[in-house]
Amino acid sequence: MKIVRHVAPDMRQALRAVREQLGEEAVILSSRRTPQGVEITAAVDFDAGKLEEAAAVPLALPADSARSPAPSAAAVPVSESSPSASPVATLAPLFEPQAPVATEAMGQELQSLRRMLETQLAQLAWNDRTRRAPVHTELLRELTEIGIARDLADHIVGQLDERVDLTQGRRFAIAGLSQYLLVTGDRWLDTGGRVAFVGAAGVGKTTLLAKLAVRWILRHGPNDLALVASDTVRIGAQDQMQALGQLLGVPVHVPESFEALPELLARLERHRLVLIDTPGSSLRDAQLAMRLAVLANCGSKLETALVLAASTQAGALEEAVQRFRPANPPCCLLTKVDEAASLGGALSVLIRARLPLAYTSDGQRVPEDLRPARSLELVSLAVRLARTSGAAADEDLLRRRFGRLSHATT
Ligand SMILES: Nc1nc2c(ncn2[C@@H]2O[C@H](COP(=O)(O)OP(=O)(O)O)[C@@H](O)[C@H]2O)c(=O)[nH]1
Ligand SMILES: [Mg+2]
Repeated sequence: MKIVRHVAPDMRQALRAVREQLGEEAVILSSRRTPQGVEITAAVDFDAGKLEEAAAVPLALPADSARSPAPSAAAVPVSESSPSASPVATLAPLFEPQAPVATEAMGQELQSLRRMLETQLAQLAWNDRTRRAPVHTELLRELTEIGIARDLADHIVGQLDERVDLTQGRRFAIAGLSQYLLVTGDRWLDTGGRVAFVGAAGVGKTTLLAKLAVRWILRHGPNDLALVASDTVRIGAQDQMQALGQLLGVPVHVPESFEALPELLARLERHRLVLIDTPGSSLRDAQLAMRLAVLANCGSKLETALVLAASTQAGALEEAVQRFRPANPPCCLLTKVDEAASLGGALSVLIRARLPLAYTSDGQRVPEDLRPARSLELVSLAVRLARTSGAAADEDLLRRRFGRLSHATT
């Protein structure tokens, strides 16, 4: 562990000096005001490994072996069958098992000490940042309240000029988010296509398919439309599709197995719009990889559309995006927007994955509750939701997220 002390006219300069000397990993051990300004004591390199090495050396050594550079096992004979009169032989087994436990406890203590110091450091840095750039930190707070991910919020606010006021900053942040959120606009309903809806069970795949089918028929009539029911997993999924087909007067095709889907699609060439319902997959779905491979190998004519529910937590959405990536979905659809308490997390996931959004669904009504995605509209909705829910970013969270030494000194 390396410890240094710095005296500087103010905290900012002191922090910068610490960072320059010890790097980003430095932690502040103490700070106090002095006649010259601020004095900071900081340290780097808490090395629990070193402690363990030290503890591995036997605590009790024979007097004459204390000078030998490397204690060897032979120097401390311990044998149950031949108890020795030497106190070392009897003490050694007692100390040996205890040493790692003690080291572990010390390591944990150091860890918690480090965390505590880091929290203090983050607090100092965040306070410093708030003082120097109040508009920027206020925007970070507001973006956090909307649910925008840390890196994205940082990225957007980081581009702001130092002299902007809060209104300009807000406008810039909303415009930035809208620009980063990719949308495809109205899709399939004008020109047709072949679309397989994939996603977790219950996110609203079949409902979306029904909404698109009804809208297509309202525009073009039923002749060019085909429905494919490849969900043979869930009980009732086939019935649901057959009922929809009957209602709309459109044939419903069922492949013999999921692997037979490409063959079936080849037979449906003449249809301008083919909508394919697929089984919802759970986390441990052993068949999912096979199904995604079948979809990915269907050729460029087939689009896989990932269906995500806005009411799902951002972490689970991120996981779903990763899980369905093997099918190369060129776009996604966001359902249950009406049920979402916050929208920033979902939008952050889409922005980070650079996954364009085609439609959003905000209710169960077929076909009314479906809209072509518009980015500014969605970002504005995210802001409204945060306002109406009275979301308030916890001060502690803000410090942990954005209070880093690098910001305090740049
Ligand atoms: N509130 C709300 N419910 C929806 C929405 N989309 C679908 N649902 C409901 O979610 C449930 C599951 O939908 P379903 O289409 O069967 O999901 P699937 O398992 O992915 O095919 C049904 O009760 C739907 O009515 C939506 O946008 N908002
Ligand atoms: Mg379904």
